Amino acid sequence: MFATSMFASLVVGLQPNPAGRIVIDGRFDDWASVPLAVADPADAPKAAVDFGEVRISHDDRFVHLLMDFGRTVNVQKLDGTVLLLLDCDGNRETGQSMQGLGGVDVIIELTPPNADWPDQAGKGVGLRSTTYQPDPQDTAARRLSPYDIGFMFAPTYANDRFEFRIRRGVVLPQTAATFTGGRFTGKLLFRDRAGRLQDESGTFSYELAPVEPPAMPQAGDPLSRAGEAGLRIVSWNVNQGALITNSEPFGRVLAAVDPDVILLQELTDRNTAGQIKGFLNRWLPQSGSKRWHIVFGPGGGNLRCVIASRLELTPAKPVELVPHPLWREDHYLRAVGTIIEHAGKRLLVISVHLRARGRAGSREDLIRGLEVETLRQAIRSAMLGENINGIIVAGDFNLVGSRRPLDLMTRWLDLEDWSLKAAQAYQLDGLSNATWADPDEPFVPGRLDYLLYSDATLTLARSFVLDSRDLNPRWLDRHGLKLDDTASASDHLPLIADVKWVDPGL
Ligand SMILES: [Ca+2]
Ligand SMILES: [Ca+2]
Ligand SMILES: [Ca+2]
Repeated sequence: MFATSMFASLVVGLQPNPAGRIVIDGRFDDWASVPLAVADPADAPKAAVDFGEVRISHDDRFVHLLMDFGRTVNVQKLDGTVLLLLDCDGNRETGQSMQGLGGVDVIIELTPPNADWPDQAGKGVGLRSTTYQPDPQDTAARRLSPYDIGFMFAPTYANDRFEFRIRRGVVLPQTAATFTGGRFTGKLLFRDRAGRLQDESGTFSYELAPVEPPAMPQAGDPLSRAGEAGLRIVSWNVNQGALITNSEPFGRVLAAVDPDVILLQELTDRNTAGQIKGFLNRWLPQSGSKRWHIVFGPGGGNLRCVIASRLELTPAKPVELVPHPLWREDHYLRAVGTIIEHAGKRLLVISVHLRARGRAGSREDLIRGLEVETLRQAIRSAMLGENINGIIVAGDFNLVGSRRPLDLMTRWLDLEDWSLKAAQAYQLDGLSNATWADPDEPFVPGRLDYLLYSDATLTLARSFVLDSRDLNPRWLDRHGLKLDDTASASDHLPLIADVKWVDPGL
């Protein structure tokens, strides 16, 4: 059921968000001064989504929306479909009328119905045009993808509010360009899995005032290291061993970043420590008698975690091979840990790759939580048995269900005087903290990778997520990088952190 009383059209947004840019990071303080576009009442008590407030902002490149779904859900695994209808050129003469909104040009579907298996749940994000509908039989016809419009949202984990962005000025086939006019209108629908309309917002209308593009000079080296006495750590999921099979872009990126410690996920059981050593000796050669030290995760089934370090390592038995809590297909966790000797101190470092897929409350989500609980116990054992001065846990958390696995790791380490804090690492353009993207998947870019550090003993001097497309030609050239190096290397982006000891004389 839904109310029909809120259909009055609102016009907002004459100024772009004066507080500054909207950043797609799952934090909403950037929306504090953005006015309401529409407020839908709590009027769908039995539905899986009950729209509330919608806010809209824009800058020269993107339109942003903040939407309240009224439930704690995963956007790409809803029990039904949210449809965002957009008359994106603000022209009723283009597009088609839908659900009382004239001139609809594009429809964004959050969790579109499963086209191949209609009885099964949908997933991901879909993009449709009302005026370009390619013949499904024509395999050569261009398919529309949410990646075409730079669609992105946050957070990836279950929440009741989400921020979205859509690129302006995108020309899809036979379709009005996105947000190039002076205004646009839109409306939200929610349909359950049987296709029944369960909630709809009123129509909202938004004025797109002209915006000057901000200057992006990149005067200093965007990859520069912070903290001279510190450690640079990189965590990177290398996409099923592509580090070995497609080593060139990985090599260029890691040489440019020049880390001291590398935490890798998704090597395979066909890879070896010798291959990693060969790769590092080629791309990041050590001088003199120095050499790379490698720990190749002995557990994790067909996908393995690896730690490579320029500094001496000491084994930390409890985190080398951690029994999996379920003992099913993988007998041991996809995780490996070791102790790094640095500046007379001992840093416990863990590379981890949690179970993929699912949504909040799903089997996969519960397994992620169990994996973290098991890993916490292993870390605890290592801490009790060794003299440790700091902890880093980083890797692919696959946080597509609840946020609980991250909370378990950060808030409840169960060690006196120790807690872990997540680095808030952003892409170099400062506009998102997404670490994953794959246009061939139904899912849109999001933050799956995290780096946690013991903030009682370590200071995070700098952290960032590297998408090589964020570097201007000068810095690409300076670092010997190609524009698409990170995208062609892996579906994940590398996460970089410069850390220092809080008390170097400890
Ligand atoms: Ca934000
Ligand atoms: Ca509602
Ligand atoms: Ca239109």
